[in-house]
Amino acid sequence: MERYYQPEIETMPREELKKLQSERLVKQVQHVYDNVPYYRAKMDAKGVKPSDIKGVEDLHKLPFLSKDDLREAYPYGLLAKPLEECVRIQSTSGTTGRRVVAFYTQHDIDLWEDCCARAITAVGGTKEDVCQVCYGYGLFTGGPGLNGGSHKVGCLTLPMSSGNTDRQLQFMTDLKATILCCTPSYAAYLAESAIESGLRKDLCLKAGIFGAEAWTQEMRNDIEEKLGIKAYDIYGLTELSGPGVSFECSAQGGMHICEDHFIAEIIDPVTEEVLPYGQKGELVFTAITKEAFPMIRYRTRDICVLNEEPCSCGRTHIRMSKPMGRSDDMLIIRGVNVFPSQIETVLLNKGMSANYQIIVDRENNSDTLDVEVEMPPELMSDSVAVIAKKEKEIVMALKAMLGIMAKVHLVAPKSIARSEGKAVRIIDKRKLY
Ligand code: DLL
Repeated sequence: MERYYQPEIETMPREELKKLQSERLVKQVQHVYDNVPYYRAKMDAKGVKPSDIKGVEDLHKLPFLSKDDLREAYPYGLLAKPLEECVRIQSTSGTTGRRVVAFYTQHDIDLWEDCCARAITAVGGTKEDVCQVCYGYGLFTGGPGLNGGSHKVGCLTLPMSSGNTDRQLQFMTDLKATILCCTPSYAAYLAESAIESGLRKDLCLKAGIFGAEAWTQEMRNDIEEKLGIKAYDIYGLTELSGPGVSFECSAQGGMHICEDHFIAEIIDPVTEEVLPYGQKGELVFTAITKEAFPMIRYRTRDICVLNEEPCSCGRTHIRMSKPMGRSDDMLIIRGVNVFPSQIETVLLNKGMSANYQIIVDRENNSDTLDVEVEMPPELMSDSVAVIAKKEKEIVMALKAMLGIMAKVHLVAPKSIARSEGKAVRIIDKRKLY
């Protein structure tokens, strides 16, 4: 039987949910207009007043917020509550540009942890479970968010943070962890290490909650098989609180968005036109309950599709697809749009590991694409000719998928640096931006 953490909200009839969203949106817009001069100026410039927003149907009238706005307003420019009412900051991993710092009141943290508790309950978590959290703790939202959700569900929580794989496996087996929370790339590495160390047979895991980076269906199958679990996706971003903005249920067919807290829209990233459900575009969120750092029409840059079909789990909140790329990290190679997830799909379909790197460079004004991937250990003992044949096979499969030629290099197992957080998979040496 499907379990819910907040059944009355998670299964609320859509008409009622829409009414709730409208009421919250109207209040939120007034709150932001009154307390955030930066956003008030944007509304004034667009000629929109809070009184113009009467419900969800008026959302499109409001101006967008982007990461550039967050950088410009850094650190306090988008704060909507006095600092003395804030109790926490979290921050993005910030590999490019200036970090984003998000602020939370105690109420904000409470609602965020509720969303994570919904996600844990949706994978079957109860107070009988032992939940091992190996997302990073600290500024990154992964550890603190799932930790808080796990407490709310009443699981015995193992606040491991990331890294120290031997210790992770020791706690996982000694304390009989049943739910694993980490990035999918770290889950794949933990699975590999458990098999190698002979500890796989001692694991009691039943479910994994993996997110924070893109992963494919092939990678899901691989992790599920190696760990003997069900692997569920979870999505979120620091600007909106962290993990738990959306999460998968038993149906594993898209992530339910916590629509009582976040209104989702899909837009064309170039024209900014709002697209109907079912069309692929950039995901935009409006946070309608956040007090300290309320994002209105925040452009996530994540490309995905929204699905309002009813779900077999009984939740009424709409589902989003896995992000299919980012409107800003899609690679354009020799004029062709390439999503790294397409390359991953080919590699895993060809029996390679999920440890790979995509290196894009430019020689004589022409783009080069090199894919380095770790071969499975059994291939290592094969002759150079056999390995070369495999490389050629992958080159052809990539050509069929992407329409362009890539150079493929099979490298020894464990030769690509491992990450304890998000894997570094794309190295774009062209520096086009
Ligand atoms: O990654 C929050 C998080 C922590 C989500 C733990 C899930 C689990 P940021 O560091 O701000 O926050 O990065 C947000 O990561 O815009 C997406 O591009 C990407 N992302 C997050 N979840 C997924 C996912 C956290 N399930 C950015 N699939 C987002 C694909 C994801 N990409």
